[in-house]
Amino acid sequence: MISDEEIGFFARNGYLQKRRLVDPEYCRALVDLTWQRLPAHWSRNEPSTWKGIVEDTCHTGDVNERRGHLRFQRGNVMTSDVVQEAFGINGKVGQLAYSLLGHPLAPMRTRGLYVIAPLEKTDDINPITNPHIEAHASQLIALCYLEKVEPQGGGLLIWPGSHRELYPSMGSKLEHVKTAEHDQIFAAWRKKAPIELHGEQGDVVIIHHRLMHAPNLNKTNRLRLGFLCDYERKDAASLCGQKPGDIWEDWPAIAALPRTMTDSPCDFQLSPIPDGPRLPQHHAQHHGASTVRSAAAVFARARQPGAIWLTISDSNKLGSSNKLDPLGSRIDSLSLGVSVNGKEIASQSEYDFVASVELASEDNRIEITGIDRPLWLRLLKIETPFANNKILHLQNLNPGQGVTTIRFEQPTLADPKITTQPEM
Ligand SMILES: O=C(O)CCC(=O)C(=O)O
Repeated sequence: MISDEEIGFFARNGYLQKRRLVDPEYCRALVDLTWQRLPAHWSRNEPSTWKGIVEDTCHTGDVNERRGHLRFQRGNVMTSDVVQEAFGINGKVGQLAYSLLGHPLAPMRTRGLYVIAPLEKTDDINPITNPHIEAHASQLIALCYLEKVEPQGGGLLIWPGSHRELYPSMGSKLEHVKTAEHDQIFAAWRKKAPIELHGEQGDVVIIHHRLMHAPNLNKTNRLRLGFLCDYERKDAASLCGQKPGDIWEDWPAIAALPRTMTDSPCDFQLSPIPDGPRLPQHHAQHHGASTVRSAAAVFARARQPGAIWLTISDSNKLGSSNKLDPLGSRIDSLSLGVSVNGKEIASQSEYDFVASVELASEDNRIEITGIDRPLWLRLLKIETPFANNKILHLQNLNPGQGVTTIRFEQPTLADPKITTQPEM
């Protein structure tokens, strides 16, 4: 499906753009699905209507304040036959992923329909939005352009070559486990100017999971319509607990090429982002669920295997979930006092009480005061893959419970002794 030259290009630069890989009828079907989910007041041929408040899977907010970025996940896009036929592991895009990895694949993971709407005004805002690598485990991310993407029309921004320094700087082959070295390398890449990948309907941009990338602004008068999905090897879960070594250690198709094709310098020379007054990043005034989601993204990148996190929420939505995400009220409205082994601790999140805690080897005492409504407390131990995080303890806290004292005995932490004492 692809030539050795293309595989070598991917290895050196961290991406490949396959022109018109997805058939137009699949693209059109996904464009129709997107329009089913865009606001009813938006009309396909009238860009002047692409304004106002939009509800997508992540936020409800004004499209300009969101820099035009809309995501439609879950729902009908997850069950679409088109998605499986074109992007599933037996479809053309799945086969492309297989050609790069050279190892049987786990089922493709659909991320969703990603739209970038044109903005009314773009000159006073920072053109680069949130450069990142993914917070979740994956090896390849594929973005298909469902319609033509003109220059400055929302084509993906990428930093070619960044994967070669970022991959070995992480604490896990696949999970987002940060290290001090990673932070430094990432900060250095952020100072370079990215390249923009525009393209035609059906083009697939496939990137290495540690390639720094960012969604672009759209300065044209067409919507940037895209579909995003992830690929990884069948045995990806076992790679999550391993530390990275050589970048192509788990990519037999790339490791089989002569090293001159894969290890020679990147094909692009990125220039530094010019000094001068930095344009302010235009922050959307997110409300409710959207702000909580951005807090969750920060925590997703702060997980370290073995760490123990204490979370207290007034939302029971997480139930017995082992995710770190805050989902409840602002911390300042909770007025909680939390101390671990006599030392008061602060929440590291604006929403819910979320803090990483150091526990002693035995007999730990966690005291909670100020319980004014039903709360849900969890102690989570971070494990790799992060999907396997262990819930060490889950407990309801009720108003009027006074000082709730939870005692844990290490090392098992399996059977905490819980006592409740009257408030002093
Ligand atoms: O929609 C895009 O162009 C990029 C999306 C992206 O960077 C991401 O979700 O990781």
